[in-house]
Amino acid sequence: VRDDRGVVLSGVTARWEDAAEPVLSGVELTVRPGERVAVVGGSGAGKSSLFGVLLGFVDVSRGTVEVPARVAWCPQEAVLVSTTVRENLRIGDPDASDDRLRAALDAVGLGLDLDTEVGPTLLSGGEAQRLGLARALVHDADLVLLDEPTAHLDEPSARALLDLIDTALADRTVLHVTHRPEEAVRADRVVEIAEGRVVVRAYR
Ligand code: DGT
Repeated sequence: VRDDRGVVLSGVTARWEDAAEPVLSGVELTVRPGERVAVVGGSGAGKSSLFGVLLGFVDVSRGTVEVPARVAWCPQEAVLVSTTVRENLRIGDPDASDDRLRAALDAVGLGLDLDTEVGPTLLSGGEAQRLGLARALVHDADLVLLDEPTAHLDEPSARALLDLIDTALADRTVLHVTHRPEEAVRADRVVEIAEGRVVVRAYR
């Protein structure tokens, strides 16, 4: 196991560029390589902002942020472009061979042909999420950020996606924002963000 795949936030204070007040203050959070952490907290608590810090689009005014080299972000609605499955996956790595792309599709249980045209409306919500996960695998992301991946899925699709996250992302470091307790308990650890701070480091 490489030891540079985890996340370490030390005393992080961060602010959106156009905001007067910090959105996160003095955040301490260490996520071990390969660990899966659920991030919970009320609306507006700063969960998405935490991802913004890890992705580098929220300014850090204090403290230090260590993230792995390759990070993938999977939002509530997967970002798909209206072209082929191949080109959607190659956003993860423009040089990936068709064999690697097919392996990623296999890993997420998607039986799509690489030449199939997709787009925001041509796949179900669950398929779109799977394609997003496959793209993260093509990117060979060390850290995968899942922001309420099941928010727009029905119950069976949500359960299927969670099972996939268990298997396909087993060896990745994963932060999973969710407001559903039944999802949070599937993680190795749960952290809660309230008023811009990690208030509970672990409660299981
Ligand atoms: P959610 O998605 O409703 O469950 O809430 P969280 O916990 O993800 O909260 P978050 O991080 O979206 O919002 C925390 C604060 O950050 C809130 O006052 C709004 C602000 N904020 C969020 N996104 C942006 C953004 O894109 N630009 C600016 N300027 N502020 C943002």
